[in-house]
Formats: sequence, C-alpha cells, structure tokens
Amino acid sequence: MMSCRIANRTRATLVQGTTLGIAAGLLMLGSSVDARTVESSGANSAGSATATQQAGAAQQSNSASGFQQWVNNFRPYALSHGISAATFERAFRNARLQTSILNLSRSQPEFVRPVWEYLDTAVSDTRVSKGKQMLAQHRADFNRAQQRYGVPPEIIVAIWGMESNYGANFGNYPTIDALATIGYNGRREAWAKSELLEALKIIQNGDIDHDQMRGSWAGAMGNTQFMPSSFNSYAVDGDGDGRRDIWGSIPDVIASTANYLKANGWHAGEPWGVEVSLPQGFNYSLADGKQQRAVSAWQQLGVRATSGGALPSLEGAALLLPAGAKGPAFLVGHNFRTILRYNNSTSYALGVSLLAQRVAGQAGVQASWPRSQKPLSRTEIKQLQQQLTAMGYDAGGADGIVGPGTRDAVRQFQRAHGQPADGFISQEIKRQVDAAR
Ligand SMILES: [Ca+2]
Repeated sequence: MMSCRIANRTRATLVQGTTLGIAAGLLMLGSSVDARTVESSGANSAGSATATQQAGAAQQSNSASGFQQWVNNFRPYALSHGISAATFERAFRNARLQTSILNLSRSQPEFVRPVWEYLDTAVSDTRVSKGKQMLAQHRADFNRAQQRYGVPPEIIVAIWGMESNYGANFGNYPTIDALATIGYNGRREAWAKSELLEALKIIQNGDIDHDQMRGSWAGAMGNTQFMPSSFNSYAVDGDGDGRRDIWGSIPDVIASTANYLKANGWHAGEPWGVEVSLPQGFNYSLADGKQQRAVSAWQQLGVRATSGGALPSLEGAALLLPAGAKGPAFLVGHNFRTILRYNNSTSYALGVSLLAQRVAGQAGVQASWPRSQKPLSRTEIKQLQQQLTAMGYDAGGADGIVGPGTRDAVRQFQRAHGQPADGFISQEIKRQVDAAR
C-alpha cells in the first residue's frame, strides 16, 4: 500500500527502492516502471498501468473550473452507486484540485536505487529500535491480532514501519482531493473513480470524517496505507468502538493489517524465508525467485541456512538473489509471496521481512552486498537492451526498464560466455556485453 498504488505493480523488481509515505508515492509514480509496475497487484495496489506509461498521451488538465466540472460529472455516477447526496456534498464541500500532484507524477528518475541502498533505509537501526518500541508499547494488541489472524507481531509492525514509519508519515493529502485530482487528470480515470467511490462509502459508513481522511497523493490512506477499496475489503475494528480507523486507532491499524495478510493467505507458524549460502558451481538460473521447489530439493542442491541450522519448512520455496551471484541469497516461501500481495515489489517484501527479523531480535543480513557495483542509468539500460537484442538475445524491447525479459536476455548472454547466469544487471555486465560486440 505504498503510495504508488496508482501504478500497477506486477513486475516486482529487485532493484527498485521505494521510500515511505508521500516521498514513496512520488518516487513510485515516477519510477513505477521499475519496482512496482505492473498489472496486478495486491489489494493495496492502485490499479494498474503505470502513470508514466500514460503520461505522454494524457491531456494535462489543471484548471480549477475544469476540476469542478469533473466533480459535477462524477456526482450522478456516485449517487447511482449508493452514495447519498448528503454524503457527496459533505465530502466535496472543500475539495480542490491538488496541482502539486499533477507536477509530482511526471518525474522519471534516471537512476534506480540499488536494493542495498533501499534496504539501508528500510531496515535502518533507527527504524529497528522504533519498531521494538512500538512492539512493546502495543504488545497486547499485537498478541490479540496474532491469536486471531495468525500473523506474528514483528511482521505487522514491520509493515507499519515500511508504510508510514509507524505513522510518522502517512501523507497529508485529503484522499478525496487526491483521487479526484487523479481522475480529473485523466490518466487513470476509471481507477480513480472506482477508488473515489470506495472512499465515499467509507465516509458514508461513518468510519472516518471526510476531513480526517488523509494519505498519500496516490490515495493510499493512514498508518498502513490502504487504498479505499482495500479498506472496504480488509479493514477491521480492533478496539471495538464500531469504527474502522486506520488513521487514529493503533488497535485498528494492527488488526486491519493482520486481517489483510490472513485474507491473502498468510500461513500461521511459517517464516517468510531464510538467508542461505550456495555451493560452488551452483546453477544460478534456478535462482530467479520464481522457480519453486521443496525445501528438501534445495537442500539436495547444496543450499544451506547461513546461520548453520536446518532449513525451515517453507511452502513452495524459491531462491532469491536480489543482487546477483555476488550478493546475499534468500530462500523464500509462501508468506513472502503473501507480503507481495500487500505491495508487489520484491525489494519491499524483503524490507518487511528483514525489518521483522531485526525487530524480533534476530540478526540482519550476513552476506555482503556488492556495494561497489554502480547501478546503470536508464539510458545505459536502454543501450544494454539494444546491444543484447542486436546480438540475438531477446530482451523484450529497449525501454530502459529492467524487467524479466532483460534479466532473461542477460542470463542467456552469461550462459553463452561461461558466466554464472544470475541475470543481475550491473556495470560489470554492461562492460562484458560492450566487449563482446
Ligand atoms: Ca475502531
């Protein structure tokens, strides 16, 4: 539920980072192509299609009168879908075009942060200690949620930390304004109208007053950044006051987040995964984060827990090397994929998992990240894609965005040149491809 919900997230990339709260939203819309692009999504996801994809074609509209006209046109749609005139008037009485959103959504960063830089922020010592503090402070609520939903406290607190820095930054845009602005702007109008209708239902239901319904510029709301549609599907009343309040009630925040994960398939008692080490000569093409095997099969292939203990029980275990063969390796299971349902970015799910591990008092990542590897710019990625394509490796186009097609083409190149086929995009692979032309 980070703010980039407006972007479609399907393609989880390892390299992209996101930041939290509004900043994340901004970054995401701009860089939605990377990490959270895509087509499906978690409940939090906003819809689809990246804003950037459509930005070029969209007519920018930004006049207050045009905005008011859009709201007037939206009114009969809302009223024909169960919203009362009184709710509509109240919600839109002070609504206004948020021009800052129009400007923000156009940025397209040239560099994407490497996963280790993303994780430095996501799992900072400050965030770990604050997470421990929050865990202690709300222990009874976390325990209650664990009993009821089977999701451990450290996972819930980690999502809270990732989404809004434990409520310190969940965005201050009025959600009605944000979604109406996006709808009026036209790029994601159908999606924005649908979420706006869900937001009006929340107000009509009495969960929150319209002037307290705030969140990211992309419509993600409150402490754990639920989109209105996710709110209506998964938010629950944890403190028993009859309202679902993910803005002001921490018991509601905790219960809603746990309910979200349970409803999306969380397996009680199973860890997210484990850091592992791989044997010499390992076939890195198995490590794409998608190929699932029984833990015993990975064991036979020489995969070992870095801690030295036995590999844990994991349903559908897959091997993940976020920074290629020279970085840490993780064996992840069903619950890792459930975290992806919250936000379909591998970096995000890894951030939640590692933050949870640290908050629970366990060690962080043991292996070193290849920090000397500088990321490629979008321009360089495009060049790499063009070069690979010219050499006969299908990179799926040359759009400057690293996706599965680009990684597959790199793996093919690596195999053809006797390299570990980890598919990792780096300056090093760029130099090798340059030299091979
Ligand atoms: Ca409540």
